Amino acid sequence: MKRPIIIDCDPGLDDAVALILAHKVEDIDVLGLTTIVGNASVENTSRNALNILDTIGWNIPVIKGADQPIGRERKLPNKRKGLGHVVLQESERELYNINAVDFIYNEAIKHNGQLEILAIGPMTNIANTLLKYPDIKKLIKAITFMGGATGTGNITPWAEFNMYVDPHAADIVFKSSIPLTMVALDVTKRAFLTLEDTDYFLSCNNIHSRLFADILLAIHKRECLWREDAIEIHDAVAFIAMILPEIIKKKKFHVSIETNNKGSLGSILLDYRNIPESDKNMDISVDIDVEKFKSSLKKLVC
Ligand SMILES: [Ca+2]
Repeated sequence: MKRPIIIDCDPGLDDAVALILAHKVEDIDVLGLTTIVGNASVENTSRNALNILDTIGWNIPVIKGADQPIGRERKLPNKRKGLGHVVLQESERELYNINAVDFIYNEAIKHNGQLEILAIGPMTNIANTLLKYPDIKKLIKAITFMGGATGTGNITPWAEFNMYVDPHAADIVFKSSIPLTMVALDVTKRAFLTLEDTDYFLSCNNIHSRLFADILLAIHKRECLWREDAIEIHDAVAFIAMILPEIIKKKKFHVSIETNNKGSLGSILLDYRNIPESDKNMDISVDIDVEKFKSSLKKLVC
């Protein structure tokens, strides 16, 4: 049986990279994309999701999720589309006529404990599902999420973007007892691509590789903060960590998140004490085999 997966996302350039990869993996069954406010408004991330799927010819449902985080406000101008200069096919498809919370719950019931979630945006939809349907905890096999920083943040000195946008949602998910894997910024920043890699994808010249290269160029244009030629694709690292767990080194910790202090909102708090294994609530990525990561992308897309 193929692994049933829901991708909860806020496309987003690096979300788009993860989606292109997901379409090329044969042993997973992506049941649908649930969208969330994050990189842009939920209207725009939903539209982006449909356009990305249509551009690569992937007909799976897109389900609109929450338009605001839990417990705080995120106002974004409509003109912020979140995909840089990337040109996509304008989809004529409609959004799936159900809300994200009910979709996630229904699929969890249907798949009877086998459903996995890849969360590559703020975790609002998952937290809202846990609030409405507390019994879903036992029905989700695992959640792999891109988020958090154990070192330096990327939106504040301490916090990573997804955790900062909705720390209250992350808090609910962290306390859910669902098996969790955090693919944190510290590791995703190490697995960057370069313009040389972009040329490789361009040279493959298929629908997926051309869009892949376009997105890499748009990321390159937007931010080359860490290294001059670094093209960071955080969400794609989380996806690969989910399907090729052997390339990621993980360590179990008890993790909580700051939800009160304004200055350090969304920062990750690790318990380094020698506590019982049963008190540790998630695996955290601590290292990645960058060469294997890059070759897995090339093998999938080219
Ligand atoms: Ca994202």
